Amino acid sequence: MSYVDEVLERVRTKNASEPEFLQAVDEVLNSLRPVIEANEEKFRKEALLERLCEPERQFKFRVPWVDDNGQVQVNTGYRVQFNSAIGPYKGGLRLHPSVNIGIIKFLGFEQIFKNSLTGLPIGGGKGGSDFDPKGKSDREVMAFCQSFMTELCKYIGADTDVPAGDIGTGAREIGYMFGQYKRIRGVYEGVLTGKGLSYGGSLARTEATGYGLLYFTDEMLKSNGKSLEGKICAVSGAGNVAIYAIQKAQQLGAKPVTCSDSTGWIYDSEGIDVDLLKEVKEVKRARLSEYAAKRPSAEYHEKKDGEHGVWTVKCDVALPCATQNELDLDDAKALVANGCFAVAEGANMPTTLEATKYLQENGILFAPGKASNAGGVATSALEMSQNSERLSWTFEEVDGKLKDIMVNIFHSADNAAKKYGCDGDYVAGANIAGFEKVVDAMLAQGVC
Ligand code: NDP
Ligand code: 2IT
Repeated sequence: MSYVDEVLERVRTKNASEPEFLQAVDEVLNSLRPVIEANEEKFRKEALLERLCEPERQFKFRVPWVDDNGQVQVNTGYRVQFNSAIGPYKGGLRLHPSVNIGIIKFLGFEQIFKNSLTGLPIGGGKGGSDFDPKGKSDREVMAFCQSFMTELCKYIGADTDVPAGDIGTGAREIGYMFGQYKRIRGVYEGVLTGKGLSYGGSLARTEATGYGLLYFTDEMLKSNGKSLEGKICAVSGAGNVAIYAIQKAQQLGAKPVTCSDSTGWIYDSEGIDVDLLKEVKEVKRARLSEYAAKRPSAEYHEKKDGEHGVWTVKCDVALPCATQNELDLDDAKALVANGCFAVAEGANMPTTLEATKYLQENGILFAPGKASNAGGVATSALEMSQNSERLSWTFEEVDGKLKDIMVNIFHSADNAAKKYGCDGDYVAGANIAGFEKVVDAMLAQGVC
């Protein structure tokens, strides 16, 4: 049996109850086959893939807090420190009721390769909790965040592990967590990124993931003789990534016509009004039905099981920016049938393996999230640099670096795909390019 198959079997047996983690490992190891096969004996002796698939360390902890009725609530907190070969662990904190160890491990595993692709010195990690910030008062969110950080602060630090936002964790949550870290540890350091501008945050970090997604998409299209100008985009999600993806798509001449949240989706024939979307989701934290109520050109569709939402809309470019496995095989078929020619992932692993395969086999340009959504973490690393030198760069400076990084990531993935005979397969290219640097560092550092 080949080394890849051997390890895949072992990982499946050992992590049988973690489907999302297995899905991420499956995709990465399968696409690394040409590289592994060229070094099969060496890597096997070094147990390189076994080490890569086993987190260096993981924490699971109780998070008790008191709600507005005086009732004690208990959530579970997680931090997975997956791989520190190329830098301190770096990755977001997800706050969503669906969070479990398998989801945090899938996200941490993806983060290793994504962070490597940025070219910056950051290792892979991820954390979060099954706490649901939705419908909670600010005081309840603060109580949760303070309790969560009371435990997490033992394991993180500016040179050790630097968390940030993800689903459910935005500027408000990062602020409460930073305050609690400082209070307990007594150090004012860049231990979190995505901070507010008045206490060490970076300009352009809020916009970075969405903007970066569009810089990547623009470069991928240009390299294939196409452009975003005048193109209709179907976007899912209505959070941090989706909002700034929509904004940058418009700036680059495209017309995004959809967005979605956990309760329903919008089709806006005039194109999404970003200011209104921000008002509804960022300021009021309301449902998308409020967007439709204020916008005559918009249709609101309640989410229904078995329906395919935004992916049924005729579009040229699809940008999934909500959550994992939100674009399945039926969605992929609908997109192809409607003439879509590019799919670029803003979310982490939003496309199922079957859907990815179908899209690629049908000639769709497919940008994998670990490459195309890396702008968020890259700008987080730029925030770390600014914190270290105790300086702040201008918006233009950070945005310019972000754009360069995204263009470089596209070409690293493109070149790696060409080098290993899978031209145009950016999934394989991104995995290979991300893997090469991590492996080099792991081998140089010996058995650890
Ligand atoms: P937000 O919490 O800001 O927004 C998430 C959006 O997706 C919301 O509109 C939410 O709906 C919707 N959503 C979440 N879960 C579900 C679900 N199970 N079903 C349907 N809709 C859902 O998160 P982000 O925008 O930050 O993150 C979106 C994706 O991008 C995630 O996969 C994340 O891991 C990834 N990502 C984020 C980065 C970042 O910098 N923030 C960087 C790179 C990747 P509702 O409004 O109802 O909650
Ligand atoms: O998935 C991701 O890359 C993020 N949620 C951002 C992580 C970060 O450290 O900025």
